[in-house]
Amino acid sequence: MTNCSTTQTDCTTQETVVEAARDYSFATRAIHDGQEPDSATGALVTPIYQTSTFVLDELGVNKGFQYARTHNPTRSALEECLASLENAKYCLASASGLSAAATVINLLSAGDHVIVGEDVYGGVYRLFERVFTRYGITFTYIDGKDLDAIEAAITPQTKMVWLETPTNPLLRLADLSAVAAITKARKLIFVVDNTFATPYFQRPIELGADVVVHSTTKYISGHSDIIGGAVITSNDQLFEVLKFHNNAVGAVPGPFDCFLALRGVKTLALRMREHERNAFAVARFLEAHPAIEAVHYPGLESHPQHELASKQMKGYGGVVACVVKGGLDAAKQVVNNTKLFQLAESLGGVKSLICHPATMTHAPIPKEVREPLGIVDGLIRLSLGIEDANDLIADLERVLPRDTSKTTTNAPTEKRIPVGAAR
Ligand code: P1T
Repeated sequence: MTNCSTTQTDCTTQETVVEAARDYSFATRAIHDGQEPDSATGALVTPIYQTSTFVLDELGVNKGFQYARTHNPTRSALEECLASLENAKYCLASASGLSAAATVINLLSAGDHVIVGEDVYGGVYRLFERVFTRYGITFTYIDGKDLDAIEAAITPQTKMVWLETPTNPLLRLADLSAVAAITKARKLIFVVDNTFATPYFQRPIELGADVVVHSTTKYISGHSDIIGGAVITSNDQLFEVLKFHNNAVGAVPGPFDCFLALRGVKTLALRMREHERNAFAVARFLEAHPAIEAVHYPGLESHPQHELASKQMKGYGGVVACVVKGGLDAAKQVVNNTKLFQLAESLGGVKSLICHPATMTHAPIPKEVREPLGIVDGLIRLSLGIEDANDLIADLERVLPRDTSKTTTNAPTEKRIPVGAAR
């Protein structure tokens, strides 16, 4: 655990700087980094420090912690572990994935412009369009795999490029090294939402990103029992501003949620391997099924960016999206009737989930915007848990019709929103 014990200044200037031995492998660091036995009691597992404040020894002298919005030992342990897993210097835990996103946008000022990958999570789109545009920040949405589109969208006001890769829900990729070359040349802040891949499969900072954000609600915690987020960087200047906003705005997670995230992250490596194994099995099953019009999974050779995925990721993740023939009615029939796949928003937990992005996670995106992107009414997103793959496939086999002679196809998805179009 990072200690900011001081006799001179208060603890508000403490930084969660990772000094852990980086010689260990990912799986070992997930269990050990930030998690040495508790210095006060020897407790093996980092305790839940359920306190709002910390008593000073005397004026100006504390034991490393002063007020729990600024720092809490359970939170610091989580931050140290997550920074280590992304191979970065700093991490700030946040109350949710969206508050982590807001912390990052707080780096900007009125008049600044952000280039955003077009199929970001609906809540991120809503945060940008309905909250931050009101403060004079503007956003242009582009196809993240189109480097020319990114270059073309840059204006003198552009300060940041924000991408998800793989994207939610269509599992499209952006070439992180190539985008980083652009952002470095143009002095833009490059932010990557790494929620879907997790640091086990992809480490954007190693590929040139400046900031990584996570919804730790998902794979990091892994058991669908908390809401949380994280902002990670190795950039000293950016970290100072991010840290200031994290404390000034105060959207921090409580110690119990940090404890659960830290418990979950210990098994991240194990879980991601199983999530991926199930995703492969289900993606291949869906690809061969007559009721399915299209399957989106970067691990499949049919995925248009399979080669890029193999180059920049160490695995392909645990989310598969597919389009069922017959549009909304057919999609409803599937999502309403699976037994193991629970119909719910979110992803990344041990229990498999099924979701209808057009009416659930991506409902904040207007139909005329989402449909041309490929978020059509027949699209279903599956978050593969770690149940037995045969049971999951049997669940889908039961609800997908084999005779599709009477079903219609979904709307074509080729049309794209032009760069700079009002959204
Ligand atoms: O829900 P929250 O912890 O605030 O995280 C927001 C968020 C940010 N980034 C990505 C890529 C996400 O997928 C999310 C949340 N997504 C869902 C709830 C979902 O079902 O897709």
